[in-house]
Amino acid sequence: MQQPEPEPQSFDRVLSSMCTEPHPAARAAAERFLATNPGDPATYEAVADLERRAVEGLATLSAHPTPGDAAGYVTSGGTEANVQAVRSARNRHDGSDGRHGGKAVNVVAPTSAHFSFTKAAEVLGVELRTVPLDDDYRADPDAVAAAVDDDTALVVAVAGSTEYGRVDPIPELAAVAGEVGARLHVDAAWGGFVLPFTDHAWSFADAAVDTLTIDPHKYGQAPVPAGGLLAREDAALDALAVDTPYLETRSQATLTGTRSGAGVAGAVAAMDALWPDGYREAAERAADNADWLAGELAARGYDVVEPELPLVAAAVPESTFAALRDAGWKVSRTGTGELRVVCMPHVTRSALRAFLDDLDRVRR
Ligand code: 0PR
Repeated sequence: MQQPEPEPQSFDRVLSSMCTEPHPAARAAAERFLATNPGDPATYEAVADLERRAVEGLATLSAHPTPGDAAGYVTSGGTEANVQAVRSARNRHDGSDGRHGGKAVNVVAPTSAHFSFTKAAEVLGVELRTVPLDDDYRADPDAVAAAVDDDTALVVAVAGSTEYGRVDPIPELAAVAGEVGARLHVDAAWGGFVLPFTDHAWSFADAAVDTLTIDPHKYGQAPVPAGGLLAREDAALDALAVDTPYLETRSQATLTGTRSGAGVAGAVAAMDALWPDGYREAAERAADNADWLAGELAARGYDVVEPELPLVAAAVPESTFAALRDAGWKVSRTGTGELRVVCMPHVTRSALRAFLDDLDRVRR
């Protein structure tokens, strides 16, 4: 039976997503590489070369000491990158069975860490210790220090938290990790393409960061699926490699086998088109929009969480939130119920004005 072509979600009223409209060049590149598999680099050589360029681009953004030969790969997204960072730290901390001196290895993360770390802990058989935040939604280094011990393989820091867009005190957390011989992972999945244009300390150059997640398919304006995992040392990726007896390449460090060549090609094309000026403009425009929206919401009497990166949270009554959803706005809520607006590149000032007009209409 003939069915109508389904239309994808239009971005016009999407205010809660961490994905965005891909750059046109990235869209075209993704289509050209749809049938390639970077998981088999000896067969798909062109996309393997592109993946090296993608890693170099991500390493440049995150101030890796040697971007040209940084260890890393293009993941399916932030979840895979975070799972692999935990797996690598676990394998390097002990013998890879998830135990250290007979005790379960642990990972210490702020409660703001993305739920992918819960998945990682479950899949990898490590203990996840979550630690309360400070008053402004950032990891508290003293609380982290109280939670780590000799069995801590990894301390997680978030650079752009999912709920409030906060950046943890990364140099302080790196110092805490270093004291107990744990590694430090920075989750900049969402923040990584905005942070280079701020004065936050988050990168390989700012602290003893071992591994870092940075996703082209979020602020990088690349098509899904394209995440990124980077490591300071090759040994972090070596700790993930398994033998692949019947492939021309003899080992594989990725979690998935067949991977998206479209994701890799799209990421490279987006970075070629936008780094650095296009990303700087997008970051500045998003920051202006977030500040403006925060001001407008505060002027209407709502409690607003001051944006740090371009994400605005505000305490809006349940009924107002529901009415906005009914009006077609794709908005979401934090765990404690605040309205959340993520100022991605597709979120324009005029869309925000229309959103506020609807808000003014429904709250009466
Ligand atoms: N780390 C951080 C800081 C994140 O915010 C996210 C996802 C991840 C890791 C995991 O990344 P992947 O989803 O690529 O595996 N943050 C958003 C969330 O879970 C993802 C998202 C994206 C949600 C688009 C909605 C949406 O429309 O809320």
